[in-house]
Amino acid sequence: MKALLLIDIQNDFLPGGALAVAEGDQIIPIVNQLHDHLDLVVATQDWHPADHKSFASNHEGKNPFETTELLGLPQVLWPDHCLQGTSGADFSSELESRRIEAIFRKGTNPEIDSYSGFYDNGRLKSTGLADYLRGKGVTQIYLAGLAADYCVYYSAKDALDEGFETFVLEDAVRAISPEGYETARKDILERGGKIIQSSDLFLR
Ligand code: VGL
Ligand code: ZN
Repeated sequence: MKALLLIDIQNDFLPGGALAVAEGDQIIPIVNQLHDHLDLVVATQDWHPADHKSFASNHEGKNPFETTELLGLPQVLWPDHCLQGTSGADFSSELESRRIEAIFRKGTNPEIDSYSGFYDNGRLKSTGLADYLRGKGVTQIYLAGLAADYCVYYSAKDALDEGFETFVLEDAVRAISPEGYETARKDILERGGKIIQSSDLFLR
């Protein structure tokens, strides 16, 4: 079984949003065409409380995109984004949502960030996504969404660690930084993941 995993296609990561990813909106028409080519569609949603420690605003004297440590892990400090219950945390209204069977929220623990859809960055807690997918008989995961160098990347690494055959749909992701994406891309390939185009999926 093949699952499409849609990562954080939320207003705050789209142009005009609090942590906008350049061209993030361009993936949406592509993503919307993918649903019928896979057996199962699942989405993740970044979902932070206001006191989340990944927000620069919760660290005195710190600005967005500076770094610090959280629970001993390096942490980029972000602008406030994807606040629980706000329109910035909503999925884009352009996103086809009818086939999304489950939504996994992450980033709810204020003490630690959570890029992957599977675990927080310190692996303190699982979201249950891996067991959910295994329970559905999924063996292959196709990733699309935002941002390619953070949440897509971390989700791809965990998908590989969890033993799924893992494909990143390169034309259906966009990154915060081009250099970050280059590093992520190489690492995913080294770990045995595959980088493909969505058109490759239409031919399968
Ligand atoms: C993300 C930074 C902070 C992402 C989420 O979805 O890639 N990036 N929170
Ligand atoms: Zn976040």
